[in-house]
Amino acid sequence: MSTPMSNLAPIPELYVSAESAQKLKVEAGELPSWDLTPRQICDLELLMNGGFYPLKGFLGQEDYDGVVDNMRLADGTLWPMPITLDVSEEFAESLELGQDIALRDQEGVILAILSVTDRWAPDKSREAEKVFGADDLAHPAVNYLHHTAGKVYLGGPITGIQQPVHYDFRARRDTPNELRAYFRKLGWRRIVAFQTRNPLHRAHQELTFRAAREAQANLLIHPVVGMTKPGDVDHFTRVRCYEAVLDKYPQSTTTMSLLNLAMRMAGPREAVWHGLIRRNHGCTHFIVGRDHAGPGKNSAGEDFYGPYDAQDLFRQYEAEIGLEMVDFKHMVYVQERAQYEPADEIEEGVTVLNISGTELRRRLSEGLEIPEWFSFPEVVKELRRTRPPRARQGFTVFFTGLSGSGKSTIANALMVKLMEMGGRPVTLLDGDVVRKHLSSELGFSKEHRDINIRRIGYVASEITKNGGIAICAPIAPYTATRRAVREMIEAYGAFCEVHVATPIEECERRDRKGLYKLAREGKIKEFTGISDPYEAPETPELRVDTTGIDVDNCAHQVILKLEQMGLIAGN
Ligand code: PPS
Repeated sequence: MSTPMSNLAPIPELYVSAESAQKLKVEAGELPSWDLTPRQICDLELLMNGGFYPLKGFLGQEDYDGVVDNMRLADGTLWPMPITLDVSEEFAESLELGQDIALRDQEGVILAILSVTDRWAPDKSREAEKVFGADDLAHPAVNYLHHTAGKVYLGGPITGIQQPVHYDFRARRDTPNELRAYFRKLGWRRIVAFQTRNPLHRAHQELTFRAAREAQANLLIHPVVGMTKPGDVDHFTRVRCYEAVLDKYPQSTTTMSLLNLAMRMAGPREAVWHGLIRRNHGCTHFIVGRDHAGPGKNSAGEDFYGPYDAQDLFRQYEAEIGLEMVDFKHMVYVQERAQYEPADEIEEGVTVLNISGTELRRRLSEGLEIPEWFSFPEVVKELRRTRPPRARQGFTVFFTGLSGSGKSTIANALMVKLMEMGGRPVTLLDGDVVRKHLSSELGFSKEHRDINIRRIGYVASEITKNGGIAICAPIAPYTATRRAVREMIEAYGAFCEVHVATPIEECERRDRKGLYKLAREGKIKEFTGISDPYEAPETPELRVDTTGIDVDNCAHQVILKLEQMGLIAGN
């Protein structure tokens, strides 16, 4: 069983010397190689630099079973989170046990060698139940487990060759040994770590001040910049916010370092894991607040974990983790006293103010006031830069309908009206035009139509991400593909689906391109509405029928819808 290290002595790393690394890198070029996923790169970095001490590599099957069942490695050491290398079945089958494989980053750089000792197909539902508390896809890590992770796990020791490369905030990233050395140099003996994946507002600052005071310790703000909960504020914005808040702390007592951890949002187990990681980084105390690393609601609309489950589990294992917990209740603002206080210490009758995460997002998206008692003006400014109000964000209008239904004509009219308003660049991705420039090799099979629509979705999502307006006008006959496009775009901005519901009889009567006639004669195969399906959207944002209504009126209906969605400012 491994014992916790003294908090400032160097911690074992898995790297070989620079000289050996050079040699190994050349030899590893010949080995079978695995291109690591973003999450695996985060895990590997912390394995190699001692952040996951005492792990020596990706878990083998016996360790994995112990960790899943009772949070212990096979030798009894406390470890709550399975750190596994998931791969595809084909790759796993191509290997022999005992073989070395090269682990590469996404550019193909070799970061480490894994000596494969174990290979097995895990029972993912069991892992979900035991580690995350429920086999429920509403949990981001369970969703990842079932939908992103490969079917087979490989385990074995790691030989570290080089650290993953980071181009951003390099001066703010520290290995456990770099932090330990820093604390040694400054003579810091007691260090309380604050884990966060959110921008820091005044409540957080108050909480960290109090924690440092209570523990009589220096403060390490230790935000996660690897992977956090889907939908979180991106780490670039957050780090700019942290840097702004750092100025509010006394420099001699507080420091900040970025942690390239891939969170799992596993609540109580995650808190224990976070504690071990901070112990490895030389800290002596760790703040666990309300709903630590909470994943949000389950598919029945209830919380996955109780608000203080993480504190309870941490307390149970505190001695083994080797770190003292500083537990905190929810902090709220008491108006009469103009200060933050723990929610459970407040007497009745005083005015308590609080702004939830959802309310904050609403205020940002509508450009509403965010009071100074809640956050710092510098933080709000950064958040507003990243999340301008809806009327200045990018969005996509996605027309779908039969050939000849009027999609392109309305889309063109809409484009002109939006350009007349100005403010954001407008791009029209019309079905015919896309097929000429982006999808010229594709036909009209289901497979090809899906590729075509996904390409349109990708381009539209990039336009949306960069603050422009994308107008798409393909037939897009399949519901599932349209849903996939919606998801791609909604990650960056609003999606407005417009069903141009002109009946087929009217489209065929118009037959502007003469295609219906050819389709009826069997000269064009797989023609939508004649010899190929069209699945009408059930709940589009808007439905228009061009029979007997002029184009201008249809385009105006779209404009009204966009106004109603807050995407363009009304007159
Ligand atoms: S899809 O299903 O969304 O990929 O189709 P899309 O790219 O929008 O189709 C663009 C135009 O292709 C012409 N065309 C056909 N449409 C449907 N079925 C078949 N078999 C077919 N063959 C050619 C048709 O003119 C579509 O343009 P619109 O503007 O919709 O009339």
